[in-house]
Amino acid sequence: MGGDTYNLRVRLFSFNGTSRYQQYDQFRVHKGDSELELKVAGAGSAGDGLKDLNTEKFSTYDDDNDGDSNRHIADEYQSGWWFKKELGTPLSNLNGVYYRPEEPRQPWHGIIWVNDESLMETKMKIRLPLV
Ligand SMILES: [Ca+2]
Repeated sequence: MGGDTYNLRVRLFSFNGTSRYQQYDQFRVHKGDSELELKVAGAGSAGDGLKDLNTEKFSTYDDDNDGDSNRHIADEYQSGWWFKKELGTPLSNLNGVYYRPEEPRQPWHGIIWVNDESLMETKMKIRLPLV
């Protein structure tokens, strides 16, 4: 997705059987200097798990782009995602570790969206905007 702007819908499924979604009119992952920079704008009902990550660069276990020289947040949370050092914990982390509800986990570890609930399933759907 070389810099095109997409619509994005994120659906979040909890273990209690409920689901929520968040929708973005603009979702763009800009590949500059080989780093994947997030550009989003939108709204929804699930809480915004991406907006405050605008302009952050994607981090993985072997590519630390969180801007914090003292931490490696992607490694701490065993994920590849956009992380912002000022937030301390992940604002969202849809590539986090899958935990069943009965399994012990550290706070903010797991598949996270805005709050500290590790989710059962998530979907990110993108499409080109309708004209
Ligand atoms: Ca770092």
